[in-house]
Amino acid sequence: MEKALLIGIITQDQPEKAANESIEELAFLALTAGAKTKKKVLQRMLKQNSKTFIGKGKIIEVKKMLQQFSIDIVIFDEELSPSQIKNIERILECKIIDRTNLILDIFALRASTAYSRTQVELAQYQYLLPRLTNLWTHLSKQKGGIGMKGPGEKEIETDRRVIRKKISLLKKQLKKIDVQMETQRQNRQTMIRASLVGYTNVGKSTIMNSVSKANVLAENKLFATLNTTVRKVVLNNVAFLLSDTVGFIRKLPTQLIESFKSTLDEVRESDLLIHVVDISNVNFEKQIQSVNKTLEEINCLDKEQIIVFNKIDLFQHIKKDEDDLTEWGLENYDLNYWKKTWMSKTNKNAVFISAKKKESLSEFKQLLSKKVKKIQLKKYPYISPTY
Ligand SMILES: Nc1nc2c(ncn2[C@@H]2O[C@H](COP(=O)(O)OP(=O)(O)OP(=O)(O)O)[C@@H](O)[C@H]2O)c(=O)[nH]1
Ligand SMILES: [Mg+2]
Repeated sequence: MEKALLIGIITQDQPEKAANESIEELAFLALTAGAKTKKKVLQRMLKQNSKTFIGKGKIIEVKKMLQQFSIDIVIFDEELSPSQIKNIERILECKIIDRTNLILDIFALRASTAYSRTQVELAQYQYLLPRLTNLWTHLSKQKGGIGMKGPGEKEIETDRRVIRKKISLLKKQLKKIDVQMETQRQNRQTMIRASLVGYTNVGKSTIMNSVSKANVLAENKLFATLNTTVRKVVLNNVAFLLSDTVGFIRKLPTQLIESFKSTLDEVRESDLLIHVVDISNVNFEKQIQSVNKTLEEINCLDKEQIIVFNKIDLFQHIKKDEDDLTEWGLENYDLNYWKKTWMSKTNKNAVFISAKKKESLSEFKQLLSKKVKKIQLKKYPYISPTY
């Protein structure tokens, strides 16, 4: 395993707590890609330094840590500009990558079908092209390791001309597949379509498996699902199509959103979104926000939504007396509080379940089928929604 040093910043847009959470998540991402975090560095700044991301003095400090902790790779918690990468590499003389690069790497690792490989490869080359500097070419000679792997363990190409050709070839391939997928989707016609959406690792695939006959891989890993699975489901005599798709993450690279266009079209063309949330994660409200932000980017925020709070079996609540006036954290509220809050926030379109322990699954199925039936009656008043 490569040894990593992580760098993040605390700013007005990202206060200390958020910065800490984000860098913790970066450590999990790094681990998923095969790097162990040895050291984390957070700097408080007004805004990021346009030349070196953190302050120049801090970078010099980091340089001293590289030897001390025998660091192989430095990972930045934001996407760096091509010139930032160049400047920082010149000072640190060590492999550096950013959050985008790391997420792309994990997608490359996970891509198992020709289709998802094409999507990821395109996103990787689009990210890489403006960032090819002399140093990059030098570093790429080191071969392998995080940040240099294409889908299917292929080494990443570093020749500018070859990359340009590859990008146009990949785009052509994707276009062809996109057309095929679109025809497939059109064949489904009058069935109401529901999509499971949510942050990565919240339990979307587990829910898919529990309400359909699909046998989707569900794992305690980030981005276990990259391909979309669609199944016909019949619940309480109501038939509809249910799809399970790629999860979201905060600061999701735009290159990925673009090349996963067709995968996300499934969401875009849905009548109903089932927004799955891991309520055992103390950052669940932040995760809801970043999922909604991505949904907004793909113009899906105005769709009908039900919200499923999953993993209630893992939910932990640290009790506090009512008269304890020190600051309450999210962890101090109990499940009832969250139920009341979200039931009213979503006009009762919320359920609290454990997909793994099969708790309250029937309530979820009830809500889902009721919702689908309502949409069906509105959309196709002359077709019976019953199976
Ligand atoms: N304790 C508990 N674990 C759960 C529950 N639901 C899912 N999990 C676990 O959470 C992990 C992630 O589940 P997935 O279904 O793969 O999550 P996902 O949202 O599809 O994740 P990606 O495809 O990676 O975005 C797996 O290890 C599941 O077994 C639950 O209700 N309780
Ligand atoms: Mg999944």
